[in-house]
Amino acid sequence: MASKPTLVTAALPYANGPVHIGHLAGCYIPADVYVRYLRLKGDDVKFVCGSDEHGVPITLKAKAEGITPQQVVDKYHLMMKKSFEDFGISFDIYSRTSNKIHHETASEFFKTLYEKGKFTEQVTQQYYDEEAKQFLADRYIEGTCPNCGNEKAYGDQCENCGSSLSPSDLINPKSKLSGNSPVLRETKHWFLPLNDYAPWLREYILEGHKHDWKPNVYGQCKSWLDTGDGLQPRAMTRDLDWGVKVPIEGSTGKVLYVWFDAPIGYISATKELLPDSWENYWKNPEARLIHFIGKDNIVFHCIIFPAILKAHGDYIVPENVPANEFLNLEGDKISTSRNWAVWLHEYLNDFPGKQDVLRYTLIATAPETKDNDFTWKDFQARNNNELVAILGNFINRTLVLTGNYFEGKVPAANDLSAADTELIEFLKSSQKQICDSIEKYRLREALAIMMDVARAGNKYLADNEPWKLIKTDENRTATVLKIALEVAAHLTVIMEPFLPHTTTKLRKMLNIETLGWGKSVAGSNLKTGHQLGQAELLFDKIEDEAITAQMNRLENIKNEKKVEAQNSESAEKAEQASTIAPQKAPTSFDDFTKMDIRVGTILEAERVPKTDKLLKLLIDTGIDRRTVVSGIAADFKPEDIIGQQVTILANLEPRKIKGIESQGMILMTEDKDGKLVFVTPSRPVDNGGTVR
Ligand code: B3M
Ligand code: ZN
Repeated sequence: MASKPTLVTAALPYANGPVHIGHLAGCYIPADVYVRYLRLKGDDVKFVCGSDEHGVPITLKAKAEGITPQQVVDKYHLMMKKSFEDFGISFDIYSRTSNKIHHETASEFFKTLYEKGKFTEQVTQQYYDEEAKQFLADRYIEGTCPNCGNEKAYGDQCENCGSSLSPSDLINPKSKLSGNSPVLRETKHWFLPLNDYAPWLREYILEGHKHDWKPNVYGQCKSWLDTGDGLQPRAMTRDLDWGVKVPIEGSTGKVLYVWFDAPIGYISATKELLPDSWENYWKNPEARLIHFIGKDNIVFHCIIFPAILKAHGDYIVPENVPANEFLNLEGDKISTSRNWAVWLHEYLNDFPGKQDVLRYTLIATAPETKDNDFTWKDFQARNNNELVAILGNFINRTLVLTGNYFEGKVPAANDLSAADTELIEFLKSSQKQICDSIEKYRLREALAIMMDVARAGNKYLADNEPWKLIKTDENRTATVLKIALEVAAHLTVIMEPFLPHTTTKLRKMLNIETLGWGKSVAGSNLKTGHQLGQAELLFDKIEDEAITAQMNRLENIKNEKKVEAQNSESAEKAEQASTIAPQKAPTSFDDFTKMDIRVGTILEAERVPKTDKLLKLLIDTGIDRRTVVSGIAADFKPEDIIGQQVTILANLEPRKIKGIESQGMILMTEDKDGKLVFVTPSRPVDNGGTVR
């Protein structure tokens, strides 16, 4: 029987930075596992995503980098697309909301709602920055959340408690553009009266999805619906110049609210993918619509977007919104601005070919029901103790032994023992359990069962010891290896959703095609005499050095941040800075010599525009002249430090700071008041002299 058409979406990430592990764990890997599973089953499924290229996150980034919003989205769209491809996120399309088809679709959608009288037009007082001459929509304004007291709540949302806000809800609002307190000015906008949809939303969610939505998602929705929080009329337009223009008269200088246009991006991407049959996934009452997202997007996908779809009338609404909680990194919240993240492009540089190890770790520790922590030690342990020691070891032994004893051909099975039949039965029952878990969006559980199969295979070899058996009983050895090979073949089916790269490798080693979820007959997928391919290692050990390097990188970031914090003017911070830091953990002389510290002279110095702390310095290092961005502007005037001798860490990886590439770091210490002091040679020496 043909399956229902299923459209799976993963949140459209803002094209304002590279992809990190939090993104992957939050929704892209879960969505990918789910989709790969449905595809293997032969279901009619499409998987759409794309870059979210509108909204204040983009324009703020453009301001920070000193480039245009278009340049921001062009740069990051490509980078993100590549990372997703590299990690095997198997979108059928990865589109972008700056595409013409999206502007048309979103615009038409808005027009339809407008013409149907679904909006209320209201002139209201909105915050305005007189210095920047701009209304302060959404993230252009920050203040204290009225619900939880978080001082960094945005104008549209508090990321701490998840509530959706309006700028007027914020206590002590401040402009992100100038830092000033904004004034109020009148402006006209089009509002969707979410309150009108409350009865329908209650029925749709509270009655309709009490049992199939994840408790974290259902719980958040229930609390909004019960308290009415977030169900106020919400403006669907903004006073901005970046975005989809409002398609009605009298709306110059206004664009669609990014949370109006972005979810419609799912529709535009489907249209782009399937120009003739997209409606089969959106307007067909039989179709299933499933949104994978992170928890900060719940209100938009469970309340606002469904209300928009309902207002239109022709569309289906989401069947499920499996949102994950957040992934932390080494105990701290992942943050792009603090550079507290593991970036995918950097990971691949450091661990080439190991995409599946990260996928495995992120699924095994996925924040499915609560926030969870990624640690490098856990990553190493999962690789070494699970992927290498269990899965890899089992496959390797099976293939190598078959190569040695049976010329790499699948041997015939003879009489099966009770343990043999039991193992084959386990293959079947565990596959059912995996289906069941994946269909309930419990991917950690599904992954653990998959590993149990590898574990059972490994144990089977250990119990039967074919390497001993071959000396006395070739027939029985043939049976044992045939069954082990069947376990391996079965693994190519149940492993695929989680570890696609490894599965391809294993299929090649077994010299078989994709078996398919339903077509695989556990225990008899391989014909006697079938020639296997070349055995290779599926995984290799990750050594301590590689992990230490990653942990050091994070430690350095923490230290840099500490210094920045110490530099900040507040007396409190200065006091903190004057306390003596305890000695750090021992390091090797070898590690010390890896640092290229040398003497240089400041040739030029200027302030980095729009920052308080940064100076751009030109340094003569004896080997070259290079630019270094240094956080010392609070304590030094540019003109005072020209000619100053300094010590510089010259081989620190170059980093972009405010769009400027900084090639090294000036070493500083500070006095008891927290004022920065240069670390310089006690008498002038030639530039380039190294510090040892
Ligand atoms: N771009 C939010 C985010 O990246 C937003 C998701 C849109 S999904 C339609 O967190
Ligand atoms: Zn809050």
